[in-house]
Amino acid sequence: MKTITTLLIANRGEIACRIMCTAKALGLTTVAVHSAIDHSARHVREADVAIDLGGAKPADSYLLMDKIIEAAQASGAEAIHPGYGFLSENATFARKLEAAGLVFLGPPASAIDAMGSKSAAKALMEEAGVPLVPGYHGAAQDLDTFRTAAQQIGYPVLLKASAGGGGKGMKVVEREADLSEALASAQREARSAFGDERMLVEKYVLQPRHVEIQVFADQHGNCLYLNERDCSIQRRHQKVVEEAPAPGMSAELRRAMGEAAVRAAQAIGYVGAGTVEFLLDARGEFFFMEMNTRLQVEHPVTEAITGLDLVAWQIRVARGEPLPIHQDQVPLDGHAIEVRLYAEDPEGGFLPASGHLDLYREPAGGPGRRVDSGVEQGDEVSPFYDPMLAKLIAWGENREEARQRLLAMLGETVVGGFKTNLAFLQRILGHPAFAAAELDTGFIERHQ
Ligand code: MV4
Repeated sequence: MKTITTLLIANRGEIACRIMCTAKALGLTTVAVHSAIDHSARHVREADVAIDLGGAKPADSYLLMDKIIEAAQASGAEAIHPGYGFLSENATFARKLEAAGLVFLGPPASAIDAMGSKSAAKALMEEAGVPLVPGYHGAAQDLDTFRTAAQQIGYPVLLKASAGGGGKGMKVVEREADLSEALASAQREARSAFGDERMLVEKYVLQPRHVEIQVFADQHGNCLYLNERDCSIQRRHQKVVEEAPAPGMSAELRRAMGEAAVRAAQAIGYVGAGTVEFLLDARGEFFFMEMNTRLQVEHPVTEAITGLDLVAWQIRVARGEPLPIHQDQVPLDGHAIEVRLYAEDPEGGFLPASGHLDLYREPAGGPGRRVDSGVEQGDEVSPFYDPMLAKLIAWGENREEARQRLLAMLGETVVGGFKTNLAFLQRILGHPAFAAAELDTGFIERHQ
């Protein structure tokens, strides 16, 4: 058993506050790190100890690996939680922590590396029996290879950068006549964006849903799936609404997808919280997309339907404890929906907004309601960071009750001083197609 009494949180905003909330409840001492502009940010105010990283930009603060390690050593922290973004999926950081004798509250560095290249990850998943979209992810990168592969797959096909992720470096090709030009252009883009022009090609799945499985593994070889989340409502690969369970998901499909996700995690020696993303097509077939080797923004909907505290589980697992339940004991109770409240201007191309939070009222608390936020009235919203202000999460006995509760919460939310996506969220939640759970990744474009 590893002793963890002091936890450093290498992050800011709502996720830093979320992690500290559990850490405190478990009796741990919390250490915040912060940038020059965050010296009085909410995560700093709520921490037991705060350490200044110096600079303003992420590169000069939350991304400074050695400085963060020094901060942990100076404060007596035995473990570091990276949150999401920043250093959360950085294998070099995970290795540096191990070398420094610190615990990384994330997976082994080798598991992060295994999912770093899409082509290599697909080869591993194929080996592990995880369903893949029909495609080619081999080493040869010439036009003839791609032409032959695309012919076999059948058009339309999708070119993806091997080094890409989250939708960057993708190109749909409708017919063979367009392949040569599309490949050259995709390779150019991949080279400039990732310094790596390698591509793969897949069958282009029409109007898919994004359904992801939360997995959790301990250090003793146990791995569970904690049900799924539907994150189909996205805008430019940015999730806007997430819910659990996925509407229409049968128990059989949940089990098949969950078992595939566990095979994926076990194939790469996973430990801790992870998410395996799948595309779900209209016929109910699912295909591996990618694995996120971190705790995700949308983890609260899983917590709402399972009653589990995923951050508490991360700490237990890091201490070397076994997972406390078996697969057949994983609860699935009711329905939960989360929306992300952003400081951005939907009328102005969703440009991020920043400034002083003159007026900020969160919805009242109560049963089935949860607000995870990183700001309070009077705070500064900086243009340096992600403009997410808060996550509003509603739980109900069923989807409609959760939807109504979330609409009520949105109605009680007040943000003055700058633009937010509040009205945009209300339109989505109130839309008849959302109420009818007609979800796919084209929802926002189709209904805007
Ligand atoms: C796809 C696809 C259709 N067919 N792959 C987007 C992000 C990246 N993780 C993979 N993505 C997609 N891959 C095949 N073979 C459609 C998408 C996609 C998407 C996926 C999930 C959520 C939103 C999306 C929006 C546009 C495209």
